[in-house]
Amino acid sequence: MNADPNCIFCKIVAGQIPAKKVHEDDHILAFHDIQPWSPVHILVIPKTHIVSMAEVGDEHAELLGRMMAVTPRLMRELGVTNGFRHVINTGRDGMQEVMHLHLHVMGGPRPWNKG
Ligand code: DGP
Repeated sequence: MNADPNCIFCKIVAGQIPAKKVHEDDHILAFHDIQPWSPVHILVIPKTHIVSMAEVGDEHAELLGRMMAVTPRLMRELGVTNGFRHVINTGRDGMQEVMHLHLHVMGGPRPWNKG
């Protein structure tokens, strides 16, 4: 498991920064976004430090699949019944601010703040 000591999401994985977790297993963590764009807005991250989608290759296919596959159950558990949206920002021009790969999952009644 890679970790970057300066990475805010690695600190959340390590329990050094609190987060409202909604799922955790050996490979991934999901928690509420601190600046939600929508009524329900969670982030799903790999526990290992991967900077962005630009670093992803075939060897990450199972991990990326896990990140996607957990989201319908989490949205149901969070009361989202009318659809949801996945977003991954990659790199500066891709509007990525936190340099640890993360999948945004947004749901709840519109209008939303952003996006
Ligand atoms: P992006 O632009 O794709 O890199 O989005 C980063 C998201 O991470 C943004 O919606 C706010 C969220 N975020 C940043 N810092 C923290 C934090 O410390 N805790 C939580 N829960 N979310 C954070």
